[in-house]
Amino acid sequence: MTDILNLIKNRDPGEKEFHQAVEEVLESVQPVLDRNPQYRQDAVLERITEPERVIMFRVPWMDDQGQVHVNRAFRIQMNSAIGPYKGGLRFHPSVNLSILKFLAFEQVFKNALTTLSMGGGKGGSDFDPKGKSDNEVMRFCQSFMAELFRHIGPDTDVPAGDIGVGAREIGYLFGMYKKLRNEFTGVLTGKSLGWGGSLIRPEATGYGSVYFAAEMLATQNQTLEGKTCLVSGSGNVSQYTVEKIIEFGGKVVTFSDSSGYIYDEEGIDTDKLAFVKRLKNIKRGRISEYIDKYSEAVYTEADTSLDYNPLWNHKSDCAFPGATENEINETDATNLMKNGVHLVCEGANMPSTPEAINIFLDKKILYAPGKASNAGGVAVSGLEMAQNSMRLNWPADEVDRRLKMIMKNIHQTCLNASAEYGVSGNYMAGANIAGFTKVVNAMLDQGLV
Ligand code: NDP
Ligand code: 2IT
Repeated sequence: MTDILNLIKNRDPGEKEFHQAVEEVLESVQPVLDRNPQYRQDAVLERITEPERVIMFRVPWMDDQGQVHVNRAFRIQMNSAIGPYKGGLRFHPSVNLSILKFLAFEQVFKNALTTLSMGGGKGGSDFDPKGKSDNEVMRFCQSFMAELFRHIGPDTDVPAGDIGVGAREIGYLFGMYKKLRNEFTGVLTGKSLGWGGSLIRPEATGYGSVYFAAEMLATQNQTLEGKTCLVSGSGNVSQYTVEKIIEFGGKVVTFSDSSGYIYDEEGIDTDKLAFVKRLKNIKRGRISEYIDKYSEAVYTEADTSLDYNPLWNHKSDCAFPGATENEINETDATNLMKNGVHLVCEGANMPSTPEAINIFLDKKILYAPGKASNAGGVAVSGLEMAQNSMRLNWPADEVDRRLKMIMKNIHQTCLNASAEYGVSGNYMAGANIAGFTKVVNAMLDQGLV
């Protein structure tokens, strides 16, 4: 295992996020490798850590003043052993090959856990949609799709949203794909409801993660009722995480964005949540504006000189990181433990650093890794693909019922795999082992391709 990790690090020395994601999975699956010595001869680790294909392209676009800009874009087609490549597109200035490879790698195992037929992929660009007009975003999306369309398709690769890519962007991307191909197909998920989208897809990641948290609590005869919860982010995942926590009787006291966070000791109720949805999804404003309306809350500006995030330093029972990778470091994890948190359920991808995860595992709290707990989003994307293929739409309660069933099933799969390998209750090891085993077996069945 150290050999393969060194090989990867030497080959691409700058890709620290990718190395982090690979290292976590390789550590977890060591007992699987020990039980299956033939995996070494089949070089499964070398194969599973190398993308099947990486597409990198330039995206030229014109702003409203007539100035031309050039962004860099990628699509990582990581693994297609169990279905067409599937995974989101991220538009954020931090996007680079390392971040997209880590996300694509995680996606492979996450998608396997859903039990639906989806391989793993991820893509995006270092384009920053913040502060851009709708027309600028449209022109960027059209230029992006003018290259991407030749690499994707409903049976090849089906992108969706992620940070900076929501219903607006999916609409512009779909329009250009349809024009270029002259085909109306389910090539993207997260579409709007009137033209092929699935009910519950916008809600799915947030709802799914709370369903997963409820399953974890049920193993200890607990519920979310009366629990105080910290939520980071205020985008798609966080909004619907908060909605479901409120429905389950919990109290959420925080929301954040990259500029800072609000702490509302009285709790964020449905009216306050509706305000945040309008603020973020329609006005595209900053979370600091929350205190203009609700003066009982406190706003704290993000301070990069601190080595911790004060959001994670409040008395609470549960934490739902929903913003971005590595947003909980060792100090944050220590603060969470000190403040009484006994459940961390990841809505974001890889929000906890390896040091933070070690603290959660040492303390034996209920810790759900993103690839298990945030799989509801891609699971309902899979259901959107199924509905598109049938040219039928299921009602909301049908999709929600299936989402609940899938999250319950992933929870059980993680527990079973962790028990089988002697690490009972370690959801991270369970998720990695179960996802890895499914994908590797499919790869071996299909020969050396
Ligand atoms: P959105 O773009 O809707 O929201 C992202 C939120 O996180 C915003 O509040 C944003 O603040 C904040 N954020 C983003 N980057 C940073 C950063 N570098 N530092 C601090 N805050 C940041 O994205 P989503 O809600 O869709 O995604 C959130 C997370 O969930 C990501 O990790 C994503 O990969 C993961 N995820 C998403 C799924 C989905 O279906 N959408 C499915 C599974 C996982 P600001 O507005 O200031 O940028
Ligand atoms: O990280 C993720 O799982 C997503 N951004 C959703 C991917 C999808 O294809 O719905």
